[in-house]
Amino acid sequence: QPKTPTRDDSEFRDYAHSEISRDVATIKYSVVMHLTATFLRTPASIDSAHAYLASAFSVRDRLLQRWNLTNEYHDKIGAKRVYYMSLEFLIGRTFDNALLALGLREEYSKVLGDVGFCLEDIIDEERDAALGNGGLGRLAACYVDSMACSNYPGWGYGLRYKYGMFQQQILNGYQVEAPDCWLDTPNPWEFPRPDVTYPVKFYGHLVRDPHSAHRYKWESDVVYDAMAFDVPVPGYGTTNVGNIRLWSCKTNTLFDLNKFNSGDYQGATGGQVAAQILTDVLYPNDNTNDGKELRLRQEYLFCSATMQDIMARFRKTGRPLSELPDLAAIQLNDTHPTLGVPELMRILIDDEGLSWDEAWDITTRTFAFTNHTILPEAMEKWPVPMLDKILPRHMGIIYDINLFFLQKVEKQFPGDRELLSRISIIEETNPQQVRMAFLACVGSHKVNGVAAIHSDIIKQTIFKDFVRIQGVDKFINKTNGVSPRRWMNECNPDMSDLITEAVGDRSWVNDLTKVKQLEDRIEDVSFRERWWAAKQKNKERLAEYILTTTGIKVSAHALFDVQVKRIHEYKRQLMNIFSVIYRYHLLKQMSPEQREREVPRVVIFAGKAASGYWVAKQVIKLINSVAEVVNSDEEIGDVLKVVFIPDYSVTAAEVIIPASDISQHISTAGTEASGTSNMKFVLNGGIILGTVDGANIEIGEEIGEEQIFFFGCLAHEVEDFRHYLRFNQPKPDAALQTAFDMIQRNTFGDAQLFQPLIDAIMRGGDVYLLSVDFPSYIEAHKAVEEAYRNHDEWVTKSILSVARMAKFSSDRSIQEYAEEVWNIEPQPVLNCGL
Ligand code: GL4
Repeated sequence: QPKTPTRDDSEFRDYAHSEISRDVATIKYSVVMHLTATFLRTPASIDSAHAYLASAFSVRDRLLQRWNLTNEYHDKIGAKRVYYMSLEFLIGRTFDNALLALGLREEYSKVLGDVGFCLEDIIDEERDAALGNGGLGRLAACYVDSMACSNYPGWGYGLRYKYGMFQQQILNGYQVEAPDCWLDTPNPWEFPRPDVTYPVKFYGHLVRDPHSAHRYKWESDVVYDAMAFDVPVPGYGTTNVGNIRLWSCKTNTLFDLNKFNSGDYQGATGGQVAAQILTDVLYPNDNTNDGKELRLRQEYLFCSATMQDIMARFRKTGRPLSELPDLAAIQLNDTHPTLGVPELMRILIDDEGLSWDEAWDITTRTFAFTNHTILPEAMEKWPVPMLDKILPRHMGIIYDINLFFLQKVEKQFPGDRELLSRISIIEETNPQQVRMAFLACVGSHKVNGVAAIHSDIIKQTIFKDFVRIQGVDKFINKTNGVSPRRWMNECNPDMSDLITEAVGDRSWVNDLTKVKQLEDRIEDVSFRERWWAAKQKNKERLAEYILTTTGIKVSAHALFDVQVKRIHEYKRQLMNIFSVIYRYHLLKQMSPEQREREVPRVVIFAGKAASGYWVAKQVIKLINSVAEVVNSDEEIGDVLKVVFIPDYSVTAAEVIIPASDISQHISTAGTEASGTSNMKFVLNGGIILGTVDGANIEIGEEIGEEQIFFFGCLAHEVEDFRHYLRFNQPKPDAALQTAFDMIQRNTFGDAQLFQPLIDAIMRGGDVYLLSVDFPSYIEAHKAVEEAYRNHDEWVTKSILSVARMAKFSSDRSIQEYAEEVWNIEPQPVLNCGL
C-alpha cells in the first residue's frame, strides 16, 4: 500500500462545509459564470433556454455541496441506509422544487428579472425527467423526496433511460407515440460518475468449485459496464440532500487495436453499439408485463450494478458480512428488481465465500418487498430457459431457493402436494416459469400492499398460502402517500399561502398534521372567498393550458370534471365516456331553457396508453371522437365540453390537479391497488367521485363520507358478478343502452371502430363490470351536480377535505416504513456550518 502523504486539509474542509452565500449578488455572479464558462454565452447570445441552464447549474452547485455533506456525515456516523430499488422514477421537473427547498425562489426571481427574464418562463424551459409510467414510478419519486425532507439516510436506485416515457401526440383522434429525447439538451440534475462503474455479466457457463457444494465460478462471454449518474434530491427546509443513483449501460469491450489497424474502425468499437441498447428505453407498460428478453437483461443490469455498489460501500466499513442488514435495508419496488435477491446470494456465496445458510439469513434480513398490483396480466414471470441462458448462475440459485423453501413447507405440512405446486417459485408450465412475486416474497422479511384493502386482498389471494406458511405478521400494509412539497406547495401556491395563513407559518409543508388547523377557518367568510378564488385562478390557468394544447375554449366557470391517469380497461375511462355520451343525449332532448338550468361541465381526460394496448388506444379515439361532435354542437355550447389533453406528464398534472372540482377514480372495486392521484386531487381541494377501491376508501374514512361521492359494487361482490356474466348476457340499463345506440348510429363517426369496445361488455363477459356499475355511476353524477349547485356547502367540503388529509403525506408513509420495515432513523446533517 503506497502511503498517502499527510496534508493539512482543514482549509479545504472549511470551504467545503460552509454554505455559498445566499445573497442576490453572489447568485447573479454564479449564474453569469455558468452562462459564460459552462455554456459559452455572450450577452448577445443569451436566450431563455440558457438562462434556465445556467440558473439550474448554479442551484445544482448548492445541492451538490449539500449532497457531499449528507453522505460524508452518514458515512462518518455509520448510519444505516435504505436503498429503494425501482425500475421507475417519475421525477418531473426539479428547478422550481429545488428553489423552494433551498428557500431561494425570490432571490432567483430577482436575479433573472434583473437580466430581463421572468422566473415562470424560465421554469417552463425544463423538460420532465419521465423515467416512469405512472403511479408506481411517481410514488418512488415522492418517497425519495420524503426521505430527504425527513432526514432519513436513503437512496433511490434506478436506470437512466436515454428515452423516457414516450411523448403522446393525438393525430386524427388517435394516440401516436414519439420518442422522448430528454437528454438531447444538457441535464443539470444529474452528475456523471465514471468513477462508479461496475461490470455486469451475461450468458456463459458455470464451473463448480471443487471445495464447496454451493460455490460456482461463472465464466461469462458478454460483459457490459454500468456507470452511475447521481441525481440529487433536494430536501425542503433541511440541509440533507437525497440521491437517486441511476445506471447507464456502456460497453466495456476493449478497443480492438487489431481491427482498428486493419482499417475496421467501426468494428474496433463494435461492442458499443449493442451495449448502449440496455438502458436506451423505458418499457411503456403500466400494470402489464410483456415478458421481453431485453427487459430481463435491463432488470439484471440494474440489480447487479446496484448490489455491487451496495456491497462496495459496505466493504469500506470493514464490518463483518453478517452485519450487512444493520447497515442496509433494501426495498423492492414491485417485482421488477427481484433479481437483486439471487444476485446478493451469488455475491455472498461465490465472491465472499459464505455458506448458503449464512448468505440466505443476510439476504432475507436485508430485503423487503412491496406489491403494487394484483392484475394477473401484470405478474412478472420469466421462462426458465430464458433465465437459464442469460443468467445461468441465478437460475441455479433460484432452483436452490425454491428447493429449500419447498423442503421446509413439506416438513410443516407433510404430504400436501397441492400446496407445494401452488407456492412453488417455479411454475410447472411448458416451458417452466419463474414466478417473480413468489421469489420476492420468499426472499424478503416483510411484504406489503399499498392501501388497506389491497394489503387485505393480497393476503387472501396471491399470498394466501404464504401467510399460512410464514406467519401473518410478515404481511403488512403501508398506505401510499404523496409529497406535499410538489403536490401542494409547488403546484398550488395560492392555496398554499392560505394554508400557511391558517397554520401561522409554512411548517405544514414538512408536517402535514398541521393542516388540521384549516378547520378553524371553516366559518371565516373572507377565508372561504379567498379559498374559492384560488381554485378559480387554478381553473383559469388550466383553461389557458387547454386552449394552447388542444385549441378548445372552455369556460372556467363550468364544473371541471377530471379523469387523468394511464388508460387501462380496469380504470374504466370507457365508462366515463359512455356517461358523457348519455349526458349529451339528455342535453339534446332538453329545451334551451332547460339546458340553461344545467350545471355547465368540462369533462377532462388525459393519459397514455401502452403502445401495444389496442383497446386502450381505441378508448382514446372514442373520447376524441365524442369530443369533436360535442364541442362543435352549437346547441350545446358551454353546457358540455369534452377535452382530451395530450401528453399527460408530471408537469401537466401540476397544472391539471389543482384546477379540478371533481376527479374520477372509478376502477372496478378491488383492481386499483391504491391510486395516488386521488390523494393529490383532494389535497388540492377537489372532491372525489369514486368506487370503493384502493386508497379512496381510506380517504373517505379520513375526510368523512359527506366529502366523497362513492358508487359501485364492492370488492367482495366482484367475483360473483363476474361469474354470473360469464354465463349470462349483461343487461345494460337504459342509460348505457342509449350510449351504445348513439355510437352504433354513427353519431361519433364510423361505429365499426368502436364496436369492439361494446363487444367487450356484451360478448366478452364485461370483466370490468361496466354494466353492473353504470346505474349507480349515473346516480352519483347527479348527486355531484346537486352538491355543486350549493356553492357554500361545496366550499366547506373542499376546505374540510384538505384539513383532514394529513395521513396521505408520503412523509407519513416513509416514517412507517422506516420504523416498521427498515429500522432506520432520521440523521439530520447538523453543526456543519450550513
Ligand atoms: C400501481 C397501482 O396500479 C396503483 O394503484 C398504485 O397507486 C401505484 C403505487 O403503489 O402502483 N401499480 C402499478 S403496476 N402501477 C401503478 O401505478
